Amino acid sequence: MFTRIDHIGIACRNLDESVRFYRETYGFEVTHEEVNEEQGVREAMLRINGTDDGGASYLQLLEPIREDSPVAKFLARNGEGVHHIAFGTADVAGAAATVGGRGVRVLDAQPRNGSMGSLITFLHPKDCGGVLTELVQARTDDARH
Ligand code: CMX
Ligand code: CO
Repeated sequence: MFTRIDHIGIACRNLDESVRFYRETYGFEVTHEEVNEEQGVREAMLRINGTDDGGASYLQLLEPIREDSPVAKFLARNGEGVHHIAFGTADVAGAAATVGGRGVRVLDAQPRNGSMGSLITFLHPKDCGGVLTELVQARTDDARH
């Protein structure tokens, strides 16, 4: 059902400073940047491994754009740090239904738009041992594309 760690989401206060840290410390480069209004973030994706076939793994650096957004609330409570993990799947709706059937709360009734044209849904951290968990169907996972 799941094929990879798609990304690890990291909450930061200043996206440009965070990008600079990952570039200067590890040599990771930004492969994509976007604002996701619905999620309330400005984000940068840094590809760690893989190719463009939907099998890659990323770091997702997240800066809030609104005080009432999940990442802003997280920063206020915890400060900067790991915010969520994301598993890749070829069928996010099917995977969410399967996991939901195992007693985990799925936070989105329908998958939403994520980075780089992906479809995403979140699982409640309180049902996942304290780990906010995202399921991702990369655009390139989808055979219709
Ligand atoms: N990881 C682990 N636990 C978390 C958490 C996180 N990222 N965010 C909140 N929690 C915990 C809190 O610590 C709190 O625990 P306690 O009750 O023990 O104190 C509990 O969840 C409720 O926290 P809250 O601050 O009141 O937060 P909300 O209930 O308002 O929201 C959540 C929590 C997970 C439902 C909300 O953050 C959410 O819907 N997240 C999904 C969307 C998202 O995170 N988008 C940003 C990323 C976008 C992307 O990846 O593309
Ligand atoms: Co994410």
